[in-house]
Amino acid sequence: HDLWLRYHALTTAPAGIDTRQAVQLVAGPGSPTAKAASGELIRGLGGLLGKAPELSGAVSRDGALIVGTPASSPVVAGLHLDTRELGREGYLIKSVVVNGHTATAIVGNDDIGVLYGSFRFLRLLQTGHPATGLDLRDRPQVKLRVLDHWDNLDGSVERGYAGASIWDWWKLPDYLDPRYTDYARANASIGINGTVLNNVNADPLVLTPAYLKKVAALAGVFRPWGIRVYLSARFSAPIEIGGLKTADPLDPAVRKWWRDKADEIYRVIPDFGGFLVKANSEGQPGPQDYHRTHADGANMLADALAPHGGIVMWRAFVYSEHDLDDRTKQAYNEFKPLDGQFRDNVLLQVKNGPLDFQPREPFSPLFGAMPKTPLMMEFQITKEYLGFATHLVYLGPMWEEVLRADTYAKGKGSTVAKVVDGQLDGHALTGIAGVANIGTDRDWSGSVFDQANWYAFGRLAWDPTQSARAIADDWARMTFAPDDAVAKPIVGMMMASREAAVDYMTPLGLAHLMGAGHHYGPAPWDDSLPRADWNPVYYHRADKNGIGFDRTRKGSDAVDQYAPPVAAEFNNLKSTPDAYLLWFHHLPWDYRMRSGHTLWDALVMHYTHGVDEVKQMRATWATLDGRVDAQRYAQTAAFLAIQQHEAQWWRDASIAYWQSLNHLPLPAGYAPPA
Ligand code: GCW
Repeated sequence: HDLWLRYHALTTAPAGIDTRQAVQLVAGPGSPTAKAASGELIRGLGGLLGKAPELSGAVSRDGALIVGTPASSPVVAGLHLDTRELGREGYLIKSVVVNGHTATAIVGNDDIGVLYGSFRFLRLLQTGHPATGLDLRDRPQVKLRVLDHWDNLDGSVERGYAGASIWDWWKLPDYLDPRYTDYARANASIGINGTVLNNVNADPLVLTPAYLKKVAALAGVFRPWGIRVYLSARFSAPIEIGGLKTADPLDPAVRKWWRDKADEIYRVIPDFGGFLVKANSEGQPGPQDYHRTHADGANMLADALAPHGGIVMWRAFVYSEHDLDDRTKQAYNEFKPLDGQFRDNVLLQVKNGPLDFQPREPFSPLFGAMPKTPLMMEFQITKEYLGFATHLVYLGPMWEEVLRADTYAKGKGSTVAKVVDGQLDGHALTGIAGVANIGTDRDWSGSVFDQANWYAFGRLAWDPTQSARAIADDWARMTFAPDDAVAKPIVGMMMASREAAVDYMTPLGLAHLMGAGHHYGPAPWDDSLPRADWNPVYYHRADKNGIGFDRTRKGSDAVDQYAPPVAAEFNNLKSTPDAYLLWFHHLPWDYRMRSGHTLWDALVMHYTHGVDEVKQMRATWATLDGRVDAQRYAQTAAFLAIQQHEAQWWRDASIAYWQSLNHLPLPAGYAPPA
């Protein structure tokens, strides 16, 4: 239950630390954040070294730790370190010599930087690094690094697979579950600095005084850990809890209601972050109900929050059953024309792909297309379309793929990461959000390996250019053991897992073929939901002749929402990567792939490969029996067995369904569906 902050005793002492005596910790009493930093070092080093450090006013032994800001600690000031580039949240960790003794300095300009640096130092030891020769500096590349909880006030979690909501609204504000502090610690350890407490399908009650008190209590727990709270706001709240007749964003009474509401919130939560809004999307109310634009709606809320420094995260996830155009084009069609019309404190929050958190999608064409608007990335950590909690799917490679994708918005090298971190268009207000996979389960995330997705999200939000493999390696060492014999096979499993899931669920650019509604398991035949664009058959368009969604200029022309070089790449069958083939093209079953196989044979091979990869993951895990603790070994082994069974189910059901349309035999040597 300690997540990656296990701090189990190291078997070999890190170089530079003499474990025969307690490490000297030179840190002032300071703010609650400074106390959090020294508290974590005491806890972490106590676990890792078997002996808690001892607080000291000066360095008088080798291997000391000097922790603080130049402003608050004379010892730190005496080191004369250059902290100018660190900003508020950055830190440096440096091996120094003080009073003739070796020491490690963990320094920031602000206590929050010191806290992040302390976690980084602990991570170094947890992953087996020495405490000598250190000279590193780091600072976040993205300003708002936020978890979005889709938690309802009744304790349920939309698309949550890890138990109930961890917010105990009944007992708040008077009882503060210690779990809230552990939640804040875990998030601070990976640099997350914001949390939206409630579902984007929002209950307006959260904005009433009774709930705001509860929210304020949580904010108080999170504050020392550098985490601000945000709320999802229901656009029609002025009607539902304000007694107004309208929620029209241009109506003076409505505008006043929101201004008063913002003032009220900031009276109880002075550092409140702001609002997240899902408007005119999947039945939610919004400005279009009053024939106003998304910009009118977002700006009204932005104006209410601006005097207090709050921001609006306005979601771009919109599509309508009345719009007969390709669903993947609708967000761009809606928002692109509004570029330049949003207030400075509005971010547009865009899902990574143009559809909906599929195992694989090309990047959303909005990235790069709205240079005057800060675009906030929205990833989904909870695995709604990726096998919920039992399938082992490490999402790091998927997010890395999106962040490294080139939008060509300003020529080659205009990656999604550079759009999101503000470099490309010079935005200072930047953000990344992840839909949380956190619940009341004892392991927090529904499985041990799902903790890695929470972890990887935080690390990539801090620095979107990091490698998914390096992050997996850190996580595996922290979570299991800083030992190659354990970490290497685990990282190998993790790195192969996402492609395996793509292969056994939706290979070669297929998407949204999961059981309609719950999104678990194969249902490519499903046509049962009332909206065409919720049904799998809308997405694969298969019949006896072929399969795939034509989004080229001959089809829906979604390709032309991308910058010209990308549009050309995807419009042309020959240059479209196999991974996006059926996303952009409708092809005959006997289409010849680059590999020489027919499309049909290649599809069967991908499905089969997905299943084989899960078998391989299971075999790898079996070699770790006895090397990881029995409980986590057994849970993972059981879940991998479920995953293998269900990968087979996906393969067989999908192949059988396609065969019912195309009547083609399987390639030689491939088993027929069971
Ligand atoms: O992925 C879909 C989910 C909905 C979700 C919606 C959204 C919160 O199926 O459960 O609603 O996206 O992102 O708004």
